[in-house]
Amino acid sequence: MLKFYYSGAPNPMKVALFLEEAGLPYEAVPVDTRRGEQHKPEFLAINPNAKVPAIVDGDVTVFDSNAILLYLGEKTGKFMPPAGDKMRGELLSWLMFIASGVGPYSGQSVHFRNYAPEKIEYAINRYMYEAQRHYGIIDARLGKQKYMVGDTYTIIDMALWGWARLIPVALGESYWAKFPNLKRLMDEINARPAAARAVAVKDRHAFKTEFDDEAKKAMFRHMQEKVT
Ligand SMILES: N[C@@H](CCC(=O)N[C@@H](CS)C(=O)NCC(=O)O)C(=O)O
Repeated sequence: MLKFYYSGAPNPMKVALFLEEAGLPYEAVPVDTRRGEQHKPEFLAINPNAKVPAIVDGDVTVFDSNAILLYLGEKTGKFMPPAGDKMRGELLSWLMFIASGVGPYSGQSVHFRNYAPEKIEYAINRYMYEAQRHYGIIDARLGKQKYMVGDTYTIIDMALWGWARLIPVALGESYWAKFPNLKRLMDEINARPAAARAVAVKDRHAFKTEFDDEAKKAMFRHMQEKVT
């Protein structure tokens, strides 16, 4: 059975959503990143980048949330435009846009707003600005069409859901007002039974909730290792 290495964080949740939407049987394997399990040799053999999510599907190993969505979409033919469809270019473009823009800028925005030991105005402003700029591009697109690619729900909407549903955390409570079209899509996805099941997957395991020194050591290694 497909093994899904995960935590309840935004990137694994995209994959949980796909697995639940597609009805694929899977075994959820917890990787408690606050306890440092991402650095264990057995997990590094699956993802040398020491991050979740990753999957092992028979003899195929895939890490990085958006690569996994593409792999599963291609494998099942679900939530994907058909092979050779003209939407393919759009699909790839938006997938990379989310992978290289939405995810990293949202993540760094959360980091500098909530976790950095000093409040660095320049960094907060840069990441907030770029995260908002990316969401603004998406919001404009969703003002013209119901879903990100074509007129059906695809892996791109799932990739977007991972971070965009957390806009109040990434940017601040008031920010939904700036992105009404994106909010409309997130509300629609949140209301899907598969989304509720995806969010509930983490309740199967006792993940550590405290963000204490052990968690900081595991997740913010730059705090102990100075770059020279
Ligand atoms: N590009 C990767 C990023 C994965 C990532 O940053 N995962 C976070 C959870 S959302 C993680 O594993 N954090 C633990 C750590 O940084 O030590 C993806 O899209 O899967």
